[in-house]
Amino acid sequence: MTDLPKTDLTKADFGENFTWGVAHASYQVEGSWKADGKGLSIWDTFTHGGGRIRGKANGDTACDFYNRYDSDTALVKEMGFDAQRFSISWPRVLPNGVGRVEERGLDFYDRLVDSCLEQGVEPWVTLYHWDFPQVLQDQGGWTNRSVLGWFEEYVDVVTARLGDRVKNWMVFNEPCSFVLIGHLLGTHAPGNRSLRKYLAAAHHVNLCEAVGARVVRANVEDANVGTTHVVTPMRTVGNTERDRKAKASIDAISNRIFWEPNMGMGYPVDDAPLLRGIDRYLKPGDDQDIRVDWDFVGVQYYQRQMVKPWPVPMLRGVPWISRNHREYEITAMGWEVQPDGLHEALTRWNSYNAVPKLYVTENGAAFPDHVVDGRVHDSRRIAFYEAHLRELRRAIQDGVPVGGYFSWSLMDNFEWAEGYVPRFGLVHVDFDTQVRTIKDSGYWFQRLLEAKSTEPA
Ligand code: GCO
Repeated sequence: MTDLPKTDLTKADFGENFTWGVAHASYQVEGSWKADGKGLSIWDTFTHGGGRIRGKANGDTACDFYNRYDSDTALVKEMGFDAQRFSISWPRVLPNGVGRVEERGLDFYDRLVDSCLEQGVEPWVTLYHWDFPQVLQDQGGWTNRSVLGWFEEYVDVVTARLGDRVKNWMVFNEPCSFVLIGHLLGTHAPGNRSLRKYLAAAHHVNLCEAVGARVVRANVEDANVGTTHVVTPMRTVGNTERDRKAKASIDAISNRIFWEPNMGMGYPVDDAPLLRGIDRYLKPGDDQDIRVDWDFVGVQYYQRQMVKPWPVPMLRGVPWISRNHREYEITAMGWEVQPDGLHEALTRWNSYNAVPKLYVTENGAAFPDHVVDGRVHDSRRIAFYEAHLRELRRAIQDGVPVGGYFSWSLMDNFEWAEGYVPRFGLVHVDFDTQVRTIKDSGYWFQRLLEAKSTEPA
């Protein structure tokens, strides 16, 4: 395709053993919400009642990936990627959350893994990307300490079955998002707005990071075990003491609370008075049990966050978007495009020293696509990837050990509370017909990754 923007980036810039992948998650693509004995997840119940979802959308059908995984994986390969990051739906495998295993659900992931391997695509599996079993939610979900045992059982079932072929495992996708947005802000499932629930869930999720990592290592030979975190660098307009405290507080509440306990650094309560109540959920020995020696951490970067001082002593600061300070391009999610934030995010994680390797496990953007004569033009997305890959290259040149990059996302999918409006895919999905069309950005990657071109003339 001769009209694609040129780039001087090359695959070789990122090193020989660099992993190039795409990412997606069970609830966002699979559909088949009641097929083959699957139990309900909190996203099924949230979208069918209670939750405010744009366009009253749900994931009942989504991208029908449950039936189309084989041809979708072929698209991954066609665009030149060699890895696919996907997640497992806990209630598909254990409809009651614990106990009876639904073999048909487990078989689906078995077939998906085999399909990846047969097509030369390395499977990277996330154990939990937000679709928690509703039956366990009815018993308190992540706020109930029994979740340590429930999660252990679930991880054991999945890794015992797939661990002979899957070597790369991520315990969680973005604890910040499902704990903070789901339990304190209430706009994601399970839709709670409770400080107590947020603190309890945060501590139990942090403990489950360690539980999950331990079970993966016990069941999988030569496992590469990590987890993923969204990294949102904070910034303020001013640089007063109040600004600094505001920034430190919001950073602690959304970032450090989920990163540092696993590295044995405890909770950042000094910087965030809001977190003081977390002590109530700590038990003797937790400070040891919570520790994890990660093989890698997956850094997920989308945007920076503007913070301003707020006269509530518990909070000190508040996330804030000021039109006056919007100096950057805005995506369809309302997020500012700030590529150097990726360099900042990677550099910050590298400074922890406790983690030997980083992967960018998500990065991407939603923009409106232009469909013309069977082609999908998305020049802004191409520019976004170009700029972010430059920052990634700069981080690698600076010595940050980054082993790979995963685009979010393989294809347009269910974007949580935003429904199907924002499109993040490298592949366009017509949700009426389920027809897939590789976008210009997908062909741009194909050229970068030097894949054999199958582009239309
Ligand atoms: C997240 C998730 C993805 C999102 C993506 C775009 O970060 O919220 O990992 O499920 O779809 O980030 O918002």
